[in-house]
Amino acid sequence: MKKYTKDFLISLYTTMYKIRNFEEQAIKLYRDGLIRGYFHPYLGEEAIATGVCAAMDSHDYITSTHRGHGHCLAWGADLKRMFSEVLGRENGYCKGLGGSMHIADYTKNNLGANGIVGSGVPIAVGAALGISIRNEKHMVSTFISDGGSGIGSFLEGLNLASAWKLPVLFVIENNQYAVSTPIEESTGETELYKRGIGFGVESIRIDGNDVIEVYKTAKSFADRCKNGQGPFLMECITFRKSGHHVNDPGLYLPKEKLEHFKLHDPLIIGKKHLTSSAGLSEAEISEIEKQAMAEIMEAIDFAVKSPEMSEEKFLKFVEEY
Ligand SMILES: Cc1ncc(C[n+]2csc(CCOP(=O)(O)OP(=O)(O)O)c2C)c(N)n1
Ligand SMILES: [Mg+2]
Repeated sequence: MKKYTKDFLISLYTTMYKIRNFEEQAIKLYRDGLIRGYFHPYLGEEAIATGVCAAMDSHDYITSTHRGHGHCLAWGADLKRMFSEVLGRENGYCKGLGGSMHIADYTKNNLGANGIVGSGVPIAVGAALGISIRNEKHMVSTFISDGGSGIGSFLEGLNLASAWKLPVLFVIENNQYAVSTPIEESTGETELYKRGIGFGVESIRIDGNDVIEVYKTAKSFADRCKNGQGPFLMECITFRKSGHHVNDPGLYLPKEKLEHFKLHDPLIIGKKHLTSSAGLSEAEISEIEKQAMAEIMEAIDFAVKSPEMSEEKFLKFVEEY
C-alpha cells in the first residue's frame, strides 16, 4: 500500500467516527422527540463520503442525497450547525427550515442534500457544465445509491456528462437496498458500474467500506477530471447497518449480510489502517475518539439550547424568498 501520512490516516478515521456518532446521537435525539420528520442514517457507509471528499479540494462541488449527513460532514460541515439543522433550529445551515434532507451550503460549494431521489445528478452536471464553460480546473462529485441509479435523471445526467466531457465523478453508493427492495428485484443488471460503461464513461466497482480504496480511486478520478479527462463513475459496495430510515427496523435485511458487514465495517477497517500503517496504539485511537465525541456532545448542547426561528421571522423569510 502507498504510504499515507499518519495525520492523513487519522483525519480519515476521525471523519468516519464523527459521522457514525453524529448519526447515533441524532437517532437518540429523534427517539426523544427532538427531531421531527424523516431521518435517513448513513450508518455503515461512512467510508464513501469520507474517501471521496478527502480526494477533492474546496473549490470543487458536491451534490448529495436524502441520506446526506455523511456527505455534508465529510465535506467539512460544522457539527453545531448540522445538529442545529436536523433539530430545526435557527443556527442550522438552512435556518432549521430544511431539516435532515435539505442541508446545503452554497458558500462552501455543497449544492445540497435532496429528498427527490436522483435530483442531485442534474444539479451536478449543470455545475460541471459551468466549470467547463469557465475553463476552470475544478470538478463535481455527485452521490447516488443503487435505487437512484435506475432513475431517468441519473442516466440522462451520465449521458450528457459523457457527451460533453464534463468534470463529474458519479459515486454510486451501492448499499444493495432501496427502502426494503433488494437490488436483485429492482434491476436486471446489478453490476451498476456497467451503467457508466454503457454511456462511454470509464467506470469501476470497488469496496466502499475501505476508506483508503475509496480515497485512492476518487483521487485518481478527481485529478483526471481536472485535466479534462472526465467524467468517471465509481460504484462503491456497501451496506446499510440499519433500516431505510430511523423508524424502519430493517427486519427484511438478511442476517448473513448484516453479520458480514458488521465485521467488514468502515470503522473497523479504518482502525486497522491506523494500527498497521500509522502505527497507532489502541490508547492513542481511544484518545482521538474521546476528543471527537466531546466535540459531538458540545455541538448537541449548542443545538439543543438554540432557538427555533420565531413566527415573525419565519413569515418575513417566506415573504423575502
Ligand atoms: C423520485 C423519488 N421517488 C421515490 C422516492 C421515495 N424514496 C425515498 S428514498 C427511496 C429509496 C432510495 O433508494 P436508494 O436510491 O438505493 O438510496 P438509499 O436509501 O439506499 O440510500 C425512495 C424510493 C423519492 N424520494 N423520490
Ligand atoms: Mg440503496
